[in-house]
Amino acid sequence: MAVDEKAKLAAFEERIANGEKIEPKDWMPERYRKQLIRMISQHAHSELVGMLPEGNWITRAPSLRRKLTLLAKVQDEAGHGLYLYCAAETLGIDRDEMTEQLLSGKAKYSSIFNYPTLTWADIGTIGWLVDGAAIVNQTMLAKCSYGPYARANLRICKEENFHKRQGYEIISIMANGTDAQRRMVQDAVDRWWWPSLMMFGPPDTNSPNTEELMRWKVKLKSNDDLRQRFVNLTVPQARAVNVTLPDPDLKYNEETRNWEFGEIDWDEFYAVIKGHGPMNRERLEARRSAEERGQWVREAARAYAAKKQAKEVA
Ligand code: FAQ
Repeated sequence: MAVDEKAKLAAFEERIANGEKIEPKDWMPERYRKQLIRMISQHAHSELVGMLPEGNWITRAPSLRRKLTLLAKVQDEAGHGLYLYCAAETLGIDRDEMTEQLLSGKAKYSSIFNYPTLTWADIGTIGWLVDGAAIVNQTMLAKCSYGPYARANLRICKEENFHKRQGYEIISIMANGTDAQRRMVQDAVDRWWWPSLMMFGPPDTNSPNTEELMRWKVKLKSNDDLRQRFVNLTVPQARAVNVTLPDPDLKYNEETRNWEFGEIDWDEFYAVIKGHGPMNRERLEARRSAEERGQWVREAARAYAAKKQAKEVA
């Protein structure tokens, strides 16, 4: 590395160590830029793909109030995708390229959205567990070293809190409802619990990006630490509504003050992120089709902008 580069890197790392935010026009190592583009674009794709499992239930919500709430939640996820694509664009990539990377399979999106939503209880469970896990992860990212990503996460977390509450409300009402509703809730939690734990990523011992991202304060906590925090927060919530988490090994450790949990099926996790989950094909197909069907809208918007600009110049 040239002497000049070394000095820039040292100054950059010192700013991070001092808790300063890095902004788009500041000097940054190429690796920092690449890592952030990877992470932010995958996060943005997750928000958009994440609209699909819940969108599937908008027409079948059990009441007008539930329909409005779900509609608002799904729209919020689209908004989160937009904040995040904009944050990634500040690093010098454009949205078309990110979309191309998603559709070609080069960029990932969260494993959790490759599972189907079979009953209305799944919608409550996603709000409670999936948004709950996202909040634990993103509250930390809201303090990360890259300004635009930190600020996007701050806004996202505020909205995710509302999502989590509406989900937990659905679960608590159904868990106190008829036998059939209670069975429906338990079945949904049985299916979503382990995939929710997988959202935090592979174990620290097998997480190639964590060390570098923590050094640059993009990640402030490791995958395992956040997963443990989520379990600690969620066990009492499950107990409060008499729902059983599907893990016979869950037990409280008085010394560490953690809820210890059983072995996660990492083979399943890796199969899902390689494209072999129950819904991977449908999810990408839906995004591909949306991209094609939206083509005329993008063309019309571009033509309108060009015409407007030509008029202004004239
Ligand atoms: N799914 O070295 P690490 C939401 C990949 S938003 C798929 O540990 P890293 C809101 C990882 O990319 C949910 N792939 O990686 C909502 C890497 O592959 P690569 C999304 C995963 O980056 C709620 C490889 O494994 N949130 O839910 C997953 O240090 C309800 C090695 O892993 C974010 O994206 C996974 N679960 O840590 C919407 C938050 N885990 O890229 C609708 C931002 C790992 O080298 C409804 N991202 N991989 O090919 C992060 O916090 C981090 O990127 C992690 C992974 C923690 C996901």
